[in-house]
Amino acid sequence: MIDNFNLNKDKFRYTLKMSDGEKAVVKVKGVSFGDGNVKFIAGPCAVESREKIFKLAELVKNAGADMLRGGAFKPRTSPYDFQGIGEKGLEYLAEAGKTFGLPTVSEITDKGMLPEFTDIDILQIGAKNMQNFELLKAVGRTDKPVLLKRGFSNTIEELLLSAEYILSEGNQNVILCERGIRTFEKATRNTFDVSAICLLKQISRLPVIADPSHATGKRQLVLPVSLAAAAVGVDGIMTEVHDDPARALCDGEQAITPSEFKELTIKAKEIAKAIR
Ligand SMILES: [Mn+2]
Repeated sequence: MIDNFNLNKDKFRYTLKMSDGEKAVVKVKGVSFGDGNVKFIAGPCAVESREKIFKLAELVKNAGADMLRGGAFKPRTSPYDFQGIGEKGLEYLAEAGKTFGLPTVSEITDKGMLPEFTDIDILQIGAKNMQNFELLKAVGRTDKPVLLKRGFSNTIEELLLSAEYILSEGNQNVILCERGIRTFEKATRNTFDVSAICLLKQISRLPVIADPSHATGKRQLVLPVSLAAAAVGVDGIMTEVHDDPARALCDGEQAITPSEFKELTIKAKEIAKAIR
């Protein structure tokens, strides 16, 4: 059966809303995604050093973050760009998260890395790996929450089918993430698809979060786009935050400062409350 969104419902078993309309709530330590409130995940694009991630963890915690992000294995478009500090990065991220009471999320790029992610609370599947089906199946066989980003050339149906790969293996804890898609537009890094969030919230059981940093690639757009996401009922907002964006080793042009992040959390919560 094809519904009015052109989704072939026969392909789905787990991700669409059931007849009872029940929504999935994904719990990560004390943080619940999909409980009706907007949650904030913040931190640098990449874990740069132990000292830096501790400093940023404290800053984002005080600015209203619920979780800490930071890449250790960075799948960069160019092999000559900073690739992340690897396993040490995961170790420092987990340590900083524990110290400041923030659950952590980091990107996994290969199923062989799973043992290294033991102390990380959410496994992120990045846009470039959204259709890495062996990786999806492998994380589906774990009981760790998964943050699944939409590929920049993938449809909403393909995103949901990738989530089906994880859920059908047994892992029911999947959070979807809209992070912008590739269009003809070059003024922004990608084109933020706010309607994808509305649609996913209507048809899917899964929590949906927004990543305005990678969607826009421009720090001055991160706040307004976050507020747009809050206005359509997003379950969480993940932003790249750095105390010295000009010197960030990765994605500095889209990083906001801790004080800008604080403003974002306050305003987004107000908007979320207004539409409830
Ligand atoms: Mn980044």
